[in-house]
Amino acid sequence: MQVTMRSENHIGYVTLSNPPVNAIGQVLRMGLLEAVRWAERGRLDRVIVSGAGGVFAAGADAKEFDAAPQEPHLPEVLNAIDESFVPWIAAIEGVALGGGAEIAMACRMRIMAPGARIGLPEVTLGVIPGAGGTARLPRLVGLQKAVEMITTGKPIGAQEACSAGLVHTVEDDPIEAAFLVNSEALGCIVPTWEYHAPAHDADLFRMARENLQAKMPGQEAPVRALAVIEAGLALPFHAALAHERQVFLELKTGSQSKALRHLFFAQRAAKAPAHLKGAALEVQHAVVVGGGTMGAGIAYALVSSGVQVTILEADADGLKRAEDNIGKIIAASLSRGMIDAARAADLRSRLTLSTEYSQAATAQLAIEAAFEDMAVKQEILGKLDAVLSADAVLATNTSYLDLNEMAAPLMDPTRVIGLHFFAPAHIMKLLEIVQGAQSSDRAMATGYALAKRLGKVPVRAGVCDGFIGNRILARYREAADTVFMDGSTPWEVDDAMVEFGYAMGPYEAQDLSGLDIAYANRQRQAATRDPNRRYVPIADRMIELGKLGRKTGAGWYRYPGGGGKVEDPIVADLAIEEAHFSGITRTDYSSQEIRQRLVLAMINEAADILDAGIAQSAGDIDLVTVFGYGFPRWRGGLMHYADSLGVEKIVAQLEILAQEDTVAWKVSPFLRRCADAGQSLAEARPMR
Ligand code: T1G
Repeated sequence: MQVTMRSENHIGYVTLSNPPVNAIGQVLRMGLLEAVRWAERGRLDRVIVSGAGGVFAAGADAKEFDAAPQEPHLPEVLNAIDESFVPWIAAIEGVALGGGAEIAMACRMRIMAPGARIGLPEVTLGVIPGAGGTARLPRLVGLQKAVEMITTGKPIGAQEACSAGLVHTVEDDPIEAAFLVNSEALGCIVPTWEYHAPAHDADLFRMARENLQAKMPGQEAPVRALAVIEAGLALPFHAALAHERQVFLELKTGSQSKALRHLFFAQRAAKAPAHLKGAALEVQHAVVVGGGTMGAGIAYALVSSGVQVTILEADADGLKRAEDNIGKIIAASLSRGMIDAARAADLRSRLTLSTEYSQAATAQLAIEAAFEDMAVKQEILGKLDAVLSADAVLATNTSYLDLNEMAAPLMDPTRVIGLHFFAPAHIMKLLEIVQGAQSSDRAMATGYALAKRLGKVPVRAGVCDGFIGNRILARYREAADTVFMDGSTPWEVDDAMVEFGYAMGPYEAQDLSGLDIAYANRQRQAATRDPNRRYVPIADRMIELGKLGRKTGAGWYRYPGGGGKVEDPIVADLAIEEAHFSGITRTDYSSQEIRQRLVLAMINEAADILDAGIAQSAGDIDLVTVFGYGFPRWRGGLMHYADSLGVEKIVAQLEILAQEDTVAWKVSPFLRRCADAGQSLAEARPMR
C-alpha cells in the first residue's frame, strides 16, 4: 500500500509510503484520492498527511514521464484535498519537492521539521510544476518569492519557508504539532485556492525574463514557468491550473526534459558496480601530496567530509604555498556564507601540513596531486608505497598520464587507482575513477565510496592519454584550432559554442586554465604523435609570444587591467599568417558549421573511447561532458545529444568532413556499426 490511512479520535493519519523517496506515481495518486473520500465519509475533524522513511515526497515519479499520463491526475487529486470540507495538515519531514510540495500547498496547513526542505525543482527536469504549484505558491508566498523558487528550482529550508509564509510553523515533531492544532484556528484557515492571487507586477516579470536570458540561456522550462505564473494571475484558479497542466504536458514530451531526466537517472546510476559492494576501505585519514591549487581543493573537499588530512610538501616554500591555497578556499567559503567561523576552525583542525612522509603511515588513502610529470609522480608514489600500510589505497590525480606505467615500479601496483578531480576540486562534481590494468576491487571500491562521501559523480575510466574527458577535450580543441586556422577567429568559435549552450567557448576556457598546460601536453605527446595527422601550430605560437592566458594578462583574448576579455587582432592575424605559410585558402565558417565540426569531432572521439572500453557506457560519457566540461545540461550530455541527431546522420556528416582530412575525421568504427545496426549510442555495446 503506497498510502496508508488510520484514524484516532476523529483525526485521520495518512502516510505516503513509496520508498525510497515516496515518488508520486499513479498508485500513490489513487491512494491519496481514496484517502480524501475516506476522510469525508468518516467526517473526520482533520487529516494529518506525512511521508514514511523520513521523507515527505520527492515529487511526481519521473519514471512515468515517458508514458501517457494515467488517471487520476495529480491536479485533480490535490484539488480534492484543497476543496475538501475536512482540512488537511501536511507534516513535513525530509524533503517535499515538486508534486510533494504541491500536496503540501493543497493542504490547509503546513508544519515542517527544522531540517526539512521544500521546493519546486521541476525546471531542473525540464518541466514546470504540473499540479497547481504555479498558482498556489504565488498565493502563499507572493510573486517575488514564487518566481525565484519556481524559475531556479532551488528548495528552501524550514525557517525560510516559515518566514516566507509557505509553512505555518516549524516543529521538531510535525505530526504531534498537527495533532495539537486548535480545531477552531484550523477551521479559520481558508483553502489555498481561495487565496487571492497577488497583483501583476510588470517590472518584476521583465527583470525576471532578463535574468533568465542572462543566467539560463537556451533553457526552455524556466522561461515557460515564468510565463505560466504571469498568465495565471489573470485567470480564475482552475483555469490557471488547466493552462499550467497543458504547458507541463507539452514540456514533458520535449527534448530538453528528456535530456535532463536522462542525466538525472544517469547520475543516480553512477554508483559502484555491484561486484565492488562491501570491498571499500573506510577512509579516516588521507594524505594529499602537493598543496597546489588542485591539492588544496582536494584536501578541502576531504576535510569537509570529515576526513583527517595531511598535506605533504617537499619543503617550507611548498608548505607556505599549501597554507595560502587552503587559506584562500576557506576565506572564500566564509565570505560566501557557505561556512561560519566555527566550521572554518573545525576544518582547519582536521588538517596537518608536513614534509614528513612518515606521516602517511596511518593513512588509508594517499592522493598524489603534484606537477603533471611521470618521473615526479613515480618518485612520490614510490615514497608513499614505502610508508603506507599494506592495505592502504594509493591514488594519483593525474589528468593524462599512463597509470599502468606509473604503478609498474611499485611494490604493490594493485592498490593504485586514478582519482581525477576537476578544478576547483572542492566544487566540481565530476570524479573520474581511473582503473589500471592491476587496480584491485578494494582500491576501486574505495574510490567509489570516497566519491559518494564527497558528493561527487563517479565515472569509471580506463587508461589512455587523457582518460575520457581530457581525450574528448583535446579533440574538441584540435577541431577548434583547425577551424580558427582555416577561416575563423577564437571569438567566433567561442560565440558559436556559447550559442550551443556552453557557458564559455574553448578559447575563453583555455585562457582561464592557462595555455601552458595544453602546451606541456603537446610537448609530451610530440614523440608519439601520428606524423600523418595535421598539426595546427597556432597555440604553440601563442606560447612563443608569452600569451598564456588570464594569468599573463593575455591569451587568446586580452584582459586589460585584469578586466573582461577583449578580442585581439594580433591573435587573429596569427591564423592568417600560418594559413598563408601552409598554402591554405581560408573559408568563412558560419556559426552552425563551427558548432557542427566541434561537436562531431567530440562525438567521433567519444565513440572510439566507448569502443575501446575506456568508458563503460554512453551515459557515463554524458556525465563526464556535463559535470566536468560544461556541456549544456539541457542537451543531456554529448552522447545523448548525438542520439538526438541520429547516428546515421552523424556518420554521413563525418564522411563529408573526412574528404577534407581522412586522418582527423576518420569515422569511428563504433559509429559505423551503430549506424549499420540502426542502434542508438545509448543502446550499443562495444565489441570487446
Ligand atoms: N521520480 C522517480 N524516482 C526518483 C525521484 C522522482 N521524482 N526522485 C528520486 N528518485 C529515485 C532516484 O532515482 C534513486 O533511485 C532514489 O530515488 C534515491 O534518490 C507534478 C511534475 C529527493 C533530494 O525533481 O532531488 O513533481 O537510484 O539517489 O541523494 O509538479 O532524489 O536508488 O534506483 O537522488 O537522497 C520533481 C528529484 C519531480 C526531485 C533525494 N522532483 N529527486 O536525494 O537520493 S517533477 C524532483 C531529488 C514533479 C509535479 C512535477 C533527490 C532527493 P535509485 P537519490 P538522495
